[in-house]
Amino acid sequence: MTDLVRLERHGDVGVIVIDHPPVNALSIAVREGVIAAVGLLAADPGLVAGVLSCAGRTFVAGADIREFNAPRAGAASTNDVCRALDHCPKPVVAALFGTTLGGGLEVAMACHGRVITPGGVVGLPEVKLGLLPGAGGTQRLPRLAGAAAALEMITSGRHVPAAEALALGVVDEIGTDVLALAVERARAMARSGALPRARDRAVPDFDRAAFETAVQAVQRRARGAQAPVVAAEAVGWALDLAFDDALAREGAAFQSLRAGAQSRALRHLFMAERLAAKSPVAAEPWPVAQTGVVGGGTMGAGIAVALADAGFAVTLVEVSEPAVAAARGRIEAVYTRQVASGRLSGTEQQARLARIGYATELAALAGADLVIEAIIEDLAAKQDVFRALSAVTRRDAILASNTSYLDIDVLADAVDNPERVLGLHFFSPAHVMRLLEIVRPRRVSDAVLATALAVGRRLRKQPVIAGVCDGFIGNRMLAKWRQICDFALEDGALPHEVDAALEGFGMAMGPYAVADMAGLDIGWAMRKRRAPERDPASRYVPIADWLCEAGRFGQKTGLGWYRHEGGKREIDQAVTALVEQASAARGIVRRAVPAARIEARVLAAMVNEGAKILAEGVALRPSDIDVVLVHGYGYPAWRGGPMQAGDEAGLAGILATMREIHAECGVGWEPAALLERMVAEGRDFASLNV
Ligand code: 3H9
Repeated sequence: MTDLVRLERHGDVGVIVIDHPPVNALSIAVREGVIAAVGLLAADPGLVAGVLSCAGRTFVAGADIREFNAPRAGAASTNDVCRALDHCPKPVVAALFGTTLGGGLEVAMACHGRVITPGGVVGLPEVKLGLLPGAGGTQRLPRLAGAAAALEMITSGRHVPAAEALALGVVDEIGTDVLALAVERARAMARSGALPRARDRAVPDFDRAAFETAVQAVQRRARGAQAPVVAAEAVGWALDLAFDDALAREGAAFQSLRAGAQSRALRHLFMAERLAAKSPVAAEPWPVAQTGVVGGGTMGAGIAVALADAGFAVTLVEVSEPAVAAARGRIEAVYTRQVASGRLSGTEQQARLARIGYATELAALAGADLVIEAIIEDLAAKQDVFRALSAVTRRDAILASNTSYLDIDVLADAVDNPERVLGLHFFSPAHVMRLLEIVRPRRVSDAVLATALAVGRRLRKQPVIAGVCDGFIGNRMLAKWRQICDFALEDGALPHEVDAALEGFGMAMGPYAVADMAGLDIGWAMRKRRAPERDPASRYVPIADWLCEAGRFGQKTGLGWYRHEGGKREIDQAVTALVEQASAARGIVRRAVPAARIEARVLAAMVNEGAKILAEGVALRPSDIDVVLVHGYGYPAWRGGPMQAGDEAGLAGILATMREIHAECGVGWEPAALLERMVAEGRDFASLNV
C-alpha cells in the first residue's frame, strides 16, 4: 500500500480507504495502493469481504488529469485496479458519496456492489476532456444500465443523481450512512457466496435500430468534437464483442484520444477555468447578503434571477411603476418556463420569487452590500446612477456596472470612494450564461475584487478578471473577429460562406447568423460605433457596412435572411445579388475565398489581438482569454480557445498570416510585439499560463 491508501478493519470486513485530497483522484500511488490493499484483503483469512471507500469530500472523482500529459510507462493502470477487483475472491462493495466520476465510477463498477448517499452523483464525464472512459466504463456501464442509458450517459458526460443511478441499475442501494451500509452489504454477500461481476453480465435486451439512431444523433451534434463520436462507437463494441476484446479496443481508443490535440485542448480548458476563478489578491472577501440591481430590462432581470437563484436577497430598482411591472413580468416568465419544463419545482419558484423585491427609488438600496447597475449603455446615464448610488448606499457597499465596453474608471469618478467600484459583465441571458467578466478598474481595492470573485463562484459562474479597455477581453476579441470576417466578404466570400467556414472550424454559429439573431440594426449600429480607422491606402471598402445598411432599410431583419427564411437557395441568391451589386458599384472583382483562408485569418487576428490584450495587462494570462471565448462566445471548447488553438497551429505560422493581413489591411492590423517576441524566443502562450 501507499500513504494515500490504507486498509482498516471493521470486524471481518476490510475497508480500503483512499485518502488523496482534494478529490481522491486516481494518481499512480493511489492505483498501486488499491491493488496492494485488494491483495491484502484477498490473502487475509480474518477478512471475508471488503469495502472500497474514500476519506474527505468525495469518492474518487476520476483519473488524475495532471498525469495525462506525461503518462508513466509501466505504472499500474486504472484497468489494473479493475482487474484486481474482478479477480478478488471476496466481494467488495463501493461506498459512494460526493461526485463519483470517470475512473472513480469505473473502479466502482468493477466492485461487486455499489451503495450511494442520497446526495451523491455518478457520471462518466471523460468526453468533456476529449476522452472516453478508458478503464472499462464503456463496457461495464451498458451491462449494468443498458445500451441506451449508457450511450446517453457516456456521450453527454452528465452527472446522474443517486435516485436515477439506482433506477438505472448503476448502484444497488441508497443510504445515508453509506459506509455502514456497504460493510453490511459486503458481509451479507460473503455469507451468501455472491460474487457478481459486471463484466460477466450480458447487456440487457435493447432496440438496435433505436440505438443506431441515437448514435447518429451523437455524430450530428458533435460539431467537430471527436470524443463523443468515438465513445458512442465504443459503447457499440459492448453490444457486439467479447468483453476482453472490447476492452482492448476501448484502451487503444482512449490512448489515441489522450494523445490528440482535442483532449489536450479540453484538459487545458479544465485547468484554465480553475485558474481563472482563483483570486490574484490575498484579501479576504467581504460577506454579501443583500444585493440590488438597477434596471430591469433583459440584462437586469436576468441578473436578478441569477442572484435569487444563488440565494441572495435582491432589490430591483426601476424608474417607474410600469417599468417595475415589466421587469417583474420578465422575471416571472423565466421561472414559469423553468417550472413548465420541469427544471424547477413550484415551491422553489415561490422561494426564489420571494427573494426579489422591487422599488422605484434608489434609496431602497441603502442597506445593500452589492449593487449591480444594468441600465442602457450610455455613459452619462450611468454616471448619474453611480452619483446617486454614492449618495444613498453604505460607504462599503460594492457598486458594479454591467457595461460591456464603457470605461469603468470614469464611472468610478462619479463615486466618492472609487475603490468600491468595478465591472461585473454578465452575458445574455444572464441567469444562463456561465461567463462573468470581472472588470478591474485602476482604483478598486483588493477586498472588493476578492468579493466579486467570491460572488461569481457563489452564482456558479465562470469568473474571469479583465482590465478596462473598449470591450474588455471578450467584446474586444469579438470586434477583431468580426472585422476580419467583413474583410472576407470584401474579398468576395458570401455571408453564408463565412458562417460555414467558421462553423466548420467548430464555432457554435457564424458571425452573420449571430448578427441576424441579434437584429441587424443593432449589429449595424455596433459596427458603425466600432468602425476602425481604415488605412486610406487599403483596398478594402466597407461592403459589409453597405450590406448591413441595405438589410436595415429593407423589410427583412438582416443578412441572415438566408438562414431564417424558407427556401434557402433563393435567399442565398438574393444575398449574392446584393454583394455583386455592391462590388460592382465599387469596381471590385469578386473571387472565391477558400474556407481554410477564412479560418486561418480569423485565428491569426484573434491570437494577435489576444497578444495585445496580454501585453496591456487586460488579461492576466492567455488561458483567461480562452475561457472567455469558449464560455461567452461559442468558441469550440475542443479547440481550447484561440490562444491554445494558436499554440497548436504554431505561432510562427500565425505571425506570417498576420504580416500578410497587415500588408493588405494596414492600420490596426500590426503584428503584436508580444507575438513577435514569442516566435523569436520559440515559446508558446501556454508557457505564460501561471
Ligand atoms: C478519467 O477518469 C479517465 C478514466 O476513464 C481513466 C482512464 C484510464 N484530476 O473543480 P474543483 C482538482 S478522466 C486532478 O475546483 P469542485 C482541481 O484541479 C477524469 N485534479 O472543485 C482543483 O485543483 P486546485 C474524469 C483534479 O468541488 C481541485 O481538484 N473526471 C481532478 O468545484 C478542486 O476541483 C472528471 O473529469 C482530477 N480528476 O468540483 C472530473 N478533479 O484546487 C473532473 C479535480 O489546485 N473534476 N481536480 O485548483 C470535476 O468535475 C470537479 O473537479 C469536481 C469537483 C466535480 C470533482
